[in-house]
Amino acid sequence: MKRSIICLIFLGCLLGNMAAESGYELWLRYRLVDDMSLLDNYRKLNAVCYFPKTTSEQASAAKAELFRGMEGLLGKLPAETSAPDGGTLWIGVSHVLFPSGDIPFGEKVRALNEEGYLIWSGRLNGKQRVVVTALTDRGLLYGVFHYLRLMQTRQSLDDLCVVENPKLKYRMLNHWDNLDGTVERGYAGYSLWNWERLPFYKETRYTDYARANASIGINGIVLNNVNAQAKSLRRDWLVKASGLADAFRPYGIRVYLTAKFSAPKELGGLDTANPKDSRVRAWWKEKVEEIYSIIPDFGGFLVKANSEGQPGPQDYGCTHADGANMLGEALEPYGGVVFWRAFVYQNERHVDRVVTGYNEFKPLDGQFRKNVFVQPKNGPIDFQPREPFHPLFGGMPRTPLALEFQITQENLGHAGHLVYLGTLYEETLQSDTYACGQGSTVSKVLQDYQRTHGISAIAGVPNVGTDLNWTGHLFGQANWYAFGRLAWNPDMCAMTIAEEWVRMTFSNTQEVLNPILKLMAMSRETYVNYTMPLGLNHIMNYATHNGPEPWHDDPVWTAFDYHKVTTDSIGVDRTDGGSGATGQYHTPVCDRFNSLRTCPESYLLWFHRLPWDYRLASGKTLWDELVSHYYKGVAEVGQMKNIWHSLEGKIDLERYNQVASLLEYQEREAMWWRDGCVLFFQQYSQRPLPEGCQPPAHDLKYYQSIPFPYDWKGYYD
Ligand code: BDP
Repeated sequence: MKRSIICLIFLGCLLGNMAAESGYELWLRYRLVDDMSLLDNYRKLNAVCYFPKTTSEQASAAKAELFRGMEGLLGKLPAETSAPDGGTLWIGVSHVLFPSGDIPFGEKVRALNEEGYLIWSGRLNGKQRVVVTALTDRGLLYGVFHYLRLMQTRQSLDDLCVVENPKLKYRMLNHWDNLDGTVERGYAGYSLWNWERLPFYKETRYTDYARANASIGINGIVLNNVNAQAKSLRRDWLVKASGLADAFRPYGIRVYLTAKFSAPKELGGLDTANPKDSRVRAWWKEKVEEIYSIIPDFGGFLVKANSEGQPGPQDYGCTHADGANMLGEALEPYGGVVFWRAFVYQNERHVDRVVTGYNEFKPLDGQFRKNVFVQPKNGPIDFQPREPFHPLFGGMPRTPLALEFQITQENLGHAGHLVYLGTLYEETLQSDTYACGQGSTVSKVLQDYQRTHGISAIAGVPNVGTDLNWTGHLFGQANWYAFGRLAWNPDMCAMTIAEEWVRMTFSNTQEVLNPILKLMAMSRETYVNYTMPLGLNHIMNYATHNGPEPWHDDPVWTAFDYHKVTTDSIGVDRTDGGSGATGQYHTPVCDRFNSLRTCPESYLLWFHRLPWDYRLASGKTLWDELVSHYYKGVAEVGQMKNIWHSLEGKIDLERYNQVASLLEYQEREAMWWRDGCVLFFQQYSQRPLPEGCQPPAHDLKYYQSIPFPYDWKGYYD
């Protein structure tokens, strides 16, 4: 009888697990463990919790999260004890848990850094116990999230010995949020920061945002757009920012601001922002002092200078290093750092943008202060669906480099397309720069603390906004999650991360897990196929960066600089004989990209200009291969739809429908890309579509006239 009641309760909980969900809880859903024997085991080990009293905000946040997680996962709260011996689960910093200093797994604890943690289980003082410990409360917080993740992903808690230290020190999100509430290239609604009500009213969402970020180890948030407004450094705005700093502090997150280079003029009334002018230097020093008086743990500045019209030191004949060092000097007494972006180019026609960042920054190697990072994007152009790694990662051996990824899908279908970016991130991080011989991957370059005066960093431009599910597309959450996990450990495998995310977000059952993983694994290549295959890039809509516009050509900007299509050929010669971009890489990468024989097909038209009848490895001509990629991409979206449909009834209807409807939308957009691009390039190739390819339903003019946001009426009816 008792057993059947338990079973009924259990069944009820399981059905509860299928209840409609908006996605707001992200991967921190903490639903009841649906495996009876595991649940029993977890409950036993977590029956009595010994969590020594503390006054620290971070330890309190850790405890609150632990209890919240347990209540959900185990269906009940653990009992608490103040007597260590009674506890089955010990959680605390090591010197409190083991005041005598006699730590049973001492060498493991000594291996921890200030953010690291240890999760250990086994027999301790004669009893079976689990211990989560760290040197600091921040480490403890990360340890608690990991411990909960073990249960969320149904792992055994027996014989654990998890020793974790983050491999990068600054794990940043760079919000591109404007002070008027909009987000530059943000596709999930408006900014999360409610500046009107700050600093007084602290929305629950700020705490939930901080929780989610702490769960993946993010420890720094730049609050505002790189296209900065000086106003954000005004006292009243600093006070507002302090409200966010207060909300994030318990979760180990510091706030940073972008610094507009002309602020001494705009705010300080000076007639110059010249970094060599003593008044300008004094202004920044005073400003920094003021900031720290308002936000005592302020992190530092992110700067976009002399790029896309932003002011910068070059306006005064000075270098990027002069500008960055001035800010670094002002921040140094407080332990703050500068992230100085290497994304620099001036909107000029017929200049190869690919080589500009390297050319400007390489000569400055070794000239930056110790608290200054140079921050290149992952690739040398601008967050394209596929780019080779930025050559600066192999080119500045004496400078700390921070890598900037985009999480928001500016050029990857906005929040409408399912594209798992973990594989894109991994592709960059595992690229070998050969800077110090084989194995000098981008990831290793970032982690090279010795080279970088003990600091290291990575940044992501987030995809969050006011949408109920945070990211617009549910699978956008996976990209945020993957970025955080890779920031913690850039050598993790993208699909391992995807599996963690699916288990926590949807389900641990194989019938849900396998199809979703398949979908995620194929999604990025699919996107490349239907938009910019074979190394094509920057042919998207000029203004919105969504949809095809390889035909864009006006006095300011032309897509022709990027594809250089003619009746003979397509692609950009960036070899030794062309713009020389290949020469910015070390041997043998340089040779590999330079030679047609060894250049990966995925970068073919990035580095080479080739005739339409050039034969690829498949035996097909370049024209046929290009078109085949476009058609394959659309067919793959069809497969993704089918895979998703197989999940109907296996996950809650609300989230099922969200994704199903967006996949319909994605398929239409994929067809738009395919048909627009194929017809456009066909004007030049003057070749027929390969056999088996259905001709587009409309003529080129039709695709060229689709506005954005557009009306789909009548399109692909
Ligand atoms: C480009 C974006 C633009 C950003 C710029 C940047 O289109 O909105 O301001 O990058 O990173 O990708 O500064």
